[in-house]
Amino acid sequence: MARSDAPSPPVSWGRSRISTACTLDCPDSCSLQVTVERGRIVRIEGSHDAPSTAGYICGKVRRFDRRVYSAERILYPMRRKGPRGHAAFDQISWEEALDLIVERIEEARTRYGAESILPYYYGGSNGLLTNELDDARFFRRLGASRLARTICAAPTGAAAAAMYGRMPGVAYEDYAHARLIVVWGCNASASGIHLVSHIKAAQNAGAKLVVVDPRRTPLARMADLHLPVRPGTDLPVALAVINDLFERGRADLGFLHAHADGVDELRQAAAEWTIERAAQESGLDPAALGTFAEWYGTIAPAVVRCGWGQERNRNGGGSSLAILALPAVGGKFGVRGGGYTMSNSAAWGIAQEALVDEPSPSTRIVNMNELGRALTEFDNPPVTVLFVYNSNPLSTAPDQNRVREGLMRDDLFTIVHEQVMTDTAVYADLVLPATTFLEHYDIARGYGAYHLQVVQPVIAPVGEAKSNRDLFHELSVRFGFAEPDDAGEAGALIEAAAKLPDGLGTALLQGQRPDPPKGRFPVQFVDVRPGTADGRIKLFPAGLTRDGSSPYRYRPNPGSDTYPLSLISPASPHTISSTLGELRPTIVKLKIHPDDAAARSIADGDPIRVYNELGEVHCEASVTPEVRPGTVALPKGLWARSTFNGSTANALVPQTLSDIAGGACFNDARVQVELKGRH
Ligand SMILES: Nc1nc2c(c(=O)[nH]1)N[C@H]1C(S)=C(S)[C@@H](COP(=O)(O)OP(=O)(O)OC[C@H]3O[C@@H](n4cnc5c(=O)[nH]c(N)nc54)[C@H](O)[C@@H]3O)O[C@H]1N2
Ligand SMILES: Nc1nc2c(c(=O)[nH]1)N[C@H]1C(S)=C(S)[C@@H](COP(=O)(O)OP(=O)(O)OC[C@H]3O[C@@H](n4cnc5c(=O)[nH]c(N)nc54)[C@H](O)[C@@H]3O)O[C@H]1N2
Ligand code: SF4
Ligand SMILES: [Mo]
Repeated sequence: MARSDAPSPPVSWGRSRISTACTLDCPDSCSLQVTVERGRIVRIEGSHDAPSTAGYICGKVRRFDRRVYSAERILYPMRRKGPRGHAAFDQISWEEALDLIVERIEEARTRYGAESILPYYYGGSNGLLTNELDDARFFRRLGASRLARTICAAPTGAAAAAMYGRMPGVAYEDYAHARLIVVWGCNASASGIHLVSHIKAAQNAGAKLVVVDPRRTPLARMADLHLPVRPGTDLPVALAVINDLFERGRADLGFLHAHADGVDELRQAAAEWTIERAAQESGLDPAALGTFAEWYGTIAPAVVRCGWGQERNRNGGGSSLAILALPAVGGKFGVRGGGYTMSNSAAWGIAQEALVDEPSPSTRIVNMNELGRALTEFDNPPVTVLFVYNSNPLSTAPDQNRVREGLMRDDLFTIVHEQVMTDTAVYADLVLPATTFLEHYDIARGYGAYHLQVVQPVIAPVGEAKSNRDLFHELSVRFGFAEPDDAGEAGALIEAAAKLPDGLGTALLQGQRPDPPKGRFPVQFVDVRPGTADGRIKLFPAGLTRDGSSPYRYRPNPGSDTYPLSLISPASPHTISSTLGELRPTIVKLKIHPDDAAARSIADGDPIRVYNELGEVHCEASVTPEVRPGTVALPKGLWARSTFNGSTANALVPQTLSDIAGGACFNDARVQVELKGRH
């Protein structure tokens, strides 16, 4: 269906203020007020529609118009001319583009079978309608290879599902009731700003704050206790606290008996980690770790905000399990402000699978963290058509040089559906223009804040941009998988809403912002209970590790003399993953501790080379005690333009997988750093 047949978005030629919601990959899921003048966005503000937004939003989305109207915006379909990666393209029509896709997919199917087609996508800035819906139906009908969506939240998700059956967590607002707040592997000041004011308010009311993070984050600076762990050593640290709780008789044995299985196995696994041994392994002061155990054993209500920093590691699954086990062992559930917060996306009881309504074929599964390997090594069949959308893998996947090598293959046909000319799009054979969340319909489901909201276009699509829904629907029609329809995106919204459980869809379509079935402020073990098969906590879940070993087995990273420094690359306040990275043209600075810098004669601002056996990044040094000695940090989501040599942190990240769920090991790289001559 041509875009012009779609129901027209609420575009007014005067000045209007339109309510919508942010779908960027951020836990806060803010409600927005967008001011549009003559069909152009002039202001984006937070509203009070979703109470947790409280009328303010981050700087990234306040200025999202810079992406919408960017000079780098992809305005029409384009076909590569000249060599790959040279960013030279010819404009073509949508008809020609769709014909070309059909031709290349049919060719791949005939020659190698449909498994040679690989869709590559993640959360982009997508809600329920623009991710794993029409796209999923299309690739399933095609019989394409399936993508294991593991680049984020796979270990934490698997851990939370196995232990608590994805029980919804403590609401940000309820942090006010906590007397002890533990922020573990989470830099909320960048990655979900609305939590911060609740933490500050609780502190002002006398709550203690503990932050476990290799970096002195803004929250760590405010904390009563900062535990600057070595990356990847959270498992011993959490187990030592658990061991201490048992040893000092502070474990809530009554609660454990009533609600948990695997208590003895967990206790045994923890027994080897005394405070001293764990402190030694994690590079902490034993007294500080002892204080943490003491506070956690004696203060209530206590809440743990478990983030994602610790999961991006070979020990990511075990660490997350051990952190999540703390409130059970400590008996912290059952009171407002006690328990844990992880992802809250399951609170709605919405199964995306039920929306897709198309059986999944049992085709090859490709772990997205091994894209480099898939593109360069797989031969049965090889990947010959790569269809990228909602993702920018050259910037965000591990082992950047291997991914680039794959994208350079002569026999690979790469399609990229994108908003702006990303580093990945530059390597495409066919580039297709995509709408932003301000130009299409969607349903935003928060994974931190408890909000489900309708997203509506505030302006018409820029240029010839199409939404994911329209693109995959039109392709489905061409392949005979779907009937043409007139309902367009708005029709798809209504259709999906009708499939939502508990009357959520009706409420949404009536313009309401419904609460999740168990309310917006659930108290764990009062309002919500474990979603495991028998409703009990599984403290020692079986079958999680690939090699069948204990879920709490610790795997030290042996490191090496050649590459002695740990590299982490967490979220930056300027981008969401790589989204908006185009607006960061300045050369990035590697954060390095003064001791590590002095040992290498590196001064603040010096040009440096960060390298290992996989690649090298040429940038500048920021010498700062913000990172612990032995650890260096680059932001995630950088584009090639942010370094001197076009490589970013991901060029140094191996394709190794975490202990459970095949997660990425972004914070498990080892590197060396040296001074470089001036450029
Ligand atoms: N501004 C902004 N917001 C974002 C994003 C973004 O890119 N930018 N990304 C969004 C997405 S996709 C996600 S998944 C979330 C992630 O949000 P967060 O949970 O905050 O995750 P990260 O920023 O990856 O890492 C959090 C912290 O973990 C620390 N860390 C690194 N390694 C370790 C370790 O081994 N142990 C411990 N204890 N800490 C460690 C880092 O120093 C960092 O401060 O944020 C979302 N929000
Ligand atoms: N070094 C390092 N790398 C990391 C991480 C890390 O901690 N360190 N974190 C990882 C994490 S947590 C995540 S979640 C991943 C995210 O990695 P990606 O999935 O690559 O996410 P983004 O970088 O945000 O890229 C999303 C792209 O989708 C596009 N997009 C948005 N909406 C739409 C749409 O409706 N249609 C289409 N076709 N395109 C759209 C955007 O323009 C953007 O370019 O990155 C991972 N990469
Ligand atoms: S990115 Fe996060 S903080 Fe910023 S507007 Fe979106 S939901 Fe809110
Ligand atoms: Mo993520």
